[in-house]
This record gives sequence, structure tokens and C-alpha cells, in this order.
Amino acid sequence: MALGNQGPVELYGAEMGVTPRWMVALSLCIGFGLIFFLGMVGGVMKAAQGDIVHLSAATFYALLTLHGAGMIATVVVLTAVAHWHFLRRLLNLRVEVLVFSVLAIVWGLLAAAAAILVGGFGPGWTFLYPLPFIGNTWPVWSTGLFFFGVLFVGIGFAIFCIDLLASIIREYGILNGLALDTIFPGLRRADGKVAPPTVIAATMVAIDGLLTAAAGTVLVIALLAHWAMPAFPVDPLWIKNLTYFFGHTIANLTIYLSAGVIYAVLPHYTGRPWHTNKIYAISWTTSLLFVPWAWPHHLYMDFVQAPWLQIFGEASTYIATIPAAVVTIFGALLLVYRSDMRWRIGSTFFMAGLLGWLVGGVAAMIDATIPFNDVLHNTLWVPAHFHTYLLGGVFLFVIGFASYFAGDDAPTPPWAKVFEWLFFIGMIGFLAMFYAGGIEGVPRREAVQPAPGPLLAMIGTVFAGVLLVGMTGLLIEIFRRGRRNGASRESDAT
Ligand code: HEM
Ligand SMILES: [Cu+2]
Repeated sequence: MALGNQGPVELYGAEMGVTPRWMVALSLCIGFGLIFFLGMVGGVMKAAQGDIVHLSAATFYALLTLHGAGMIATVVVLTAVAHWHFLRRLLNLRVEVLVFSVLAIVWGLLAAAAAILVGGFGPGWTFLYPLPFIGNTWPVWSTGLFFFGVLFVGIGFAIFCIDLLASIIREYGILNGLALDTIFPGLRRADGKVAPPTVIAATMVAIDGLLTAAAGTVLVIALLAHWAMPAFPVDPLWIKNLTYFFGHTIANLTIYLSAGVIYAVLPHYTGRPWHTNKIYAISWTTSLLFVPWAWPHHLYMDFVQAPWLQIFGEASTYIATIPAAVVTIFGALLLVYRSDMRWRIGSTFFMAGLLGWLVGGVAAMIDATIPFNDVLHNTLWVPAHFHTYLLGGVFLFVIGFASYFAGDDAPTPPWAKVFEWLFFIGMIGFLAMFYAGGIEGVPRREAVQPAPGPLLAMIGTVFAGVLLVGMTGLLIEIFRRGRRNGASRESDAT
């Protein structure tokens, strides 16, 4: 690989023998490998709920925990790496730091997977206290190992965020990283440079990500202390709040990381630049301030929770979600409208993902509204809405990015279009069965469901199979292109 024309950033990586492009490609391969495996696990769970295969309850809950924790950690890696790919040049990021953070997260994931697959640890990915300590189907060591795994995921994400934040402070300063100079003329730089939208998203993610990782670390250390010394007291209400501060926010941030990718990628397909303006500064600053306050919507059923937190959590959910989603979706539509959009696998998945984000976001806000939550809490409505914006949003953005990264200039061949259709048909049918279950009041997280759960799960399994077939075909096509184009490209045009 010729390094001469790639500047000092590439050289940092070259010292370690890892080039940025290679690191992104490797992370994508690991990430998609994991998604494929965990998606199969999801299909097996559905099949078990649909009485197509038989699993013991203990195995079902272990797989549920594996699927949830694994998917979240994997999409954190995939979205972070995709966003990093664009930030690298804008912020002069060093590839070594990315290597360490991805290694830490993958290492944490492997530790958690060992606790689950060998030990049978199975309290669900939110590992709510006291369940991890009183489950009688898994040994004590598996509880500790799982928490160590979560600790490493948190550390890896913190390293990523610290590196982003340090670079943003160096290149722009925090306020200008949020483009507040578009509002306050006093902040304007002499050279007139304004942070592009992808940097604004990075500033928000870096700050809220650090808060999230800090909460996760406090939480896991308290749980590990309790694990090592059962006399060490932990307060269930505090633990539940910290757990959702960490769990809700880290899952949520994958959407904001994805938005950073969208800002950088769509101009490539439409041939139009995506400019920063005041509205982006206001919306993203609002999200920055309110995203860390949305978690209480997971605790509406906890009557001991302070009432002001319930109300504040409900309001924050709305205030955090709406501005960034609206400016991004609206901005994307403006960018595409009457442009010569090139419809490729990448652009198709990005636009479809925006739809998933919108639908899932609305479904999420319905659930986060107290009177609705009274009836939807812990029904299949919950996996319905988060699969809509994680599987039908974030994951589509990641496939879109992979396709862009692998080289997306050729039109989609007809056979790949067939897989695209299979993917979308499978996905929509699969999601529809979740929503139907939610409306019928079928509880989530049950190995054995009351009617009509099993029937819906049986249909859902068929759709999940179609989805997985479509996904496999698409990933093969993307991988093939990446191999073909990788050799001929030393550096990609961003
Ligand atoms: C590839 C296709 C997928 C299938 C077939 C699938 C299937 C399932 C099933 C059957 C459940 C259990 C629902 C319940 O009864 O409570 C579940 C839960 C879950 N899924 Fe998926 N899923 C898929 C993709 C994803 C993706 C892409 C993500 C995240 C990026 C994800 C994250 C989760 C999470 C966080 C849970 C909750 C686990 C828990 O309750 O502890 N899934 N999934
Ligand atoms: Cu939430």
C-alpha cells in the first residue's frame, strides 16, 4: 500500500502495521460476522417461541441475553467505526486508539459470551439486580465474568469517546464542535471554518458517550463489589436507574453515531454538500442536553421512583429525540429531492433506514408516554419498536456504509436486488409480528408465551428466515465488491 500521498494520519497507523482502511474493513467483517451469528440466535429464539424447535427455558434465557448484549455491543462497534472513518481526516484521529477501543469492546463481548454460553448466564441483557445474583441455573463465576465483560465494553467505548473529544477540542473547541459559532458571532473563527454536521454529531456522542460509560463503570464496579463480597450493599432503585442510564443511552447513541455517517455519506450519492447551519447547532445541542435524561422512561412502573423524574424522563424523551431526528430526516430529504440520486445498495439502505428510524422513533415515543406505557410495558411492543430502529434503522445504515466503503459505484445487479427484496420483506413481516404481539398484550422475554404469541412467533420465524437469507446474499455481494475494489484503491474519496 503506497503511503506517500496519504499524509501523517496514515503514517501513525503504519508504525503499527495497521492502516485505517484495513482496520475499518476488519471491524466490518468482525461486526457482520457477529450480526449474522446473533441474528441466527434471534431466529432460533423465535422458532422456540413458535413451538418449531424445543429449547429448555434456561437455554432460551441464555440465548436471549447473548442476542441482546451481543447485538448492542456489535452495533456500537459498527456505527462507531463507520463514523470514525469520516472523522479520521476531519479530526486527525489516530488508528491505534480505534484499535484499542475495538479490541476492548470485542474482548468484553467474548467474556460476556463465555459467561453465557459456558455458564448459562441468562437474566436478559439488562441484567437487572438482583436477578444476576439469584438465578439458580447459572454458576456464580458466570455472573462475575459477564460484568467484567460489560466493564470492558464500557472502557472500549470510553476510549473512543475520549479520543473524539480530545481531537474536537484541539480542532474546533467544544462550543464550535457543536457549531454554536453559527449562533454566537463572538465565537467565530478567523478562518471562518465551521464544524460540518458529522463533527457536530461526534461532539454530542463524545460527551454523552463519556457520561454513559462513566455511569456504566460505576454500575458494574458496584455490582462486581457485591459479587465479590455479598455483604457489600447495593440499592436496587439506584442500580436500576444506573442500569438504564447506561443501557438505554448506549443503545440510543448508535443512532446518533449513524446520523454522523448519514451526513457524510449522502452527499456522495446525491452530489450535493450537506451544510451546517443554526438549526443543526440548536438541535444537536438540545439532544446533547436531553439524551442523558431519557432513561427514566424505563422505570414508570417503579412506584418508589421520584415522581419528578418520571415526568422529566417523559419530557426529555421527546425533547431529546425530536430535534435531531427531524433535522436529519428533513435534511436528507432536501438533499435527495430533485438531485440525481444514484440508487445503489448503499443509498437504498440509507433512505430505508431513515424510514425505520422515523417509524421506530414514533413507536418508542408512544411507549415512553405514561398512559400508553401502562398497557404496553413489557409487551412485545418493546422489542417491536427497538427492532424497528435498531434492525430497521441502525443496522440498515451500517449495511449502507459497508456498501459505500466496499465501492458502490456500479448499479445493483439483478440477483442482488432479489436479496434486497427478500431482506426488506422478511424484515417488515418480522417486525409486524412483534407489533401484533404487542397490541395483543403478549409479554416480552418469555420462553413460553400465551396465545396468540406462539402463532405470531411461528409466522415471525418464517419472516426471520427470509430476512436472514436476504442479508446473507447482500453481505456476500458487499464482501465481493470490497475484495475487488480494495486492491485497486489505496485511499477512498470521502
Ligand atoms: C437479525 C434478525 C433478528 C432476529 C430474528 C431477532 C430476534 C429477536 C427475538 C426473538 C427477541 C426476543 C423478543 C422477546 O420475546 O422478548 C429479540 C430480542 C432482542 N433483540 Fe433481536 N433480533 C434480530 C435483530 C436484532 C438487532 C439487529 C438488534 C440490535 C442491533 C437486536 C437487539 C435485540 C435486543 C436488545 C433484544 C432484547 C434482549 C432482552 O430482552 O434481554 N436484535 N430479538
Ligand atoms: Cu429507553
